[in-house]
Amino acid sequence: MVERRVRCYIGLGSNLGDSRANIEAALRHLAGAPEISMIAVAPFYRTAPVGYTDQAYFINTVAEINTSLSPRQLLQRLQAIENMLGRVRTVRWGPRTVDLDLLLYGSAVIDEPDLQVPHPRMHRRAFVMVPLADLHPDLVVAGEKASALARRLAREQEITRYAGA
Ligand code: A4P
Ligand code: MG
Repeated sequence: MVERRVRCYIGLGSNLGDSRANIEAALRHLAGAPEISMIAVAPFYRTAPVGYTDQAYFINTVAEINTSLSPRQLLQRLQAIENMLGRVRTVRWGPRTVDLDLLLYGSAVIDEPDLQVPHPRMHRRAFVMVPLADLHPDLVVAGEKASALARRLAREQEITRYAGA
């Protein structure tokens, strides 16, 4: 039987500890899972915090994967990676060192209390759309091309290519 794999996009962000190392470790865990093949990783970006702004700048990127996991299994895998890396550096109940969001799962639309896909806030965030547009400028998100969304959001939200520590 041929195993069916679905193309997915994962958003990664960190603003605690060694953010670059945290994201690289999360990418290694993703790529190391037998049910996941890593297709591409976007460049890393340094981004101003969105939402709760009284916190440090983030490093963000987006990974493109193929997976045989269901959306819920994939979400559990992302949360397991968050927990694994979070435990290394943070105090109990402290902020997480890395956040992994399931942005897109093929063309699936899921609206459940603990899982919404496409990620409901992705099209409003430069830290998601800019790296996503690097990988796939023609991808349509919320009815608009990723490249157009990224250009507009990058004018409103601070985002620069990460140039090392
Ligand atoms: N959940 C539902 N749908 C999804 C999905 N598609 N992917 C649920 C991942 N999780 C999903 O997430 C809370 C709950 O969302 C989970 O239990 C899951 O069942 P969380 O990761 O525990 O908490 P969070 O990430 O702090 O909350 P939330 O609401 O997901 O926040 P966001 O939207 O992820 O934003 N600014 C910059 N510059 N860069 C950032 O990376 N990130 C955030 C977090 C805010 N500002 C930022 C950044
Ligand atoms: Mg999240």
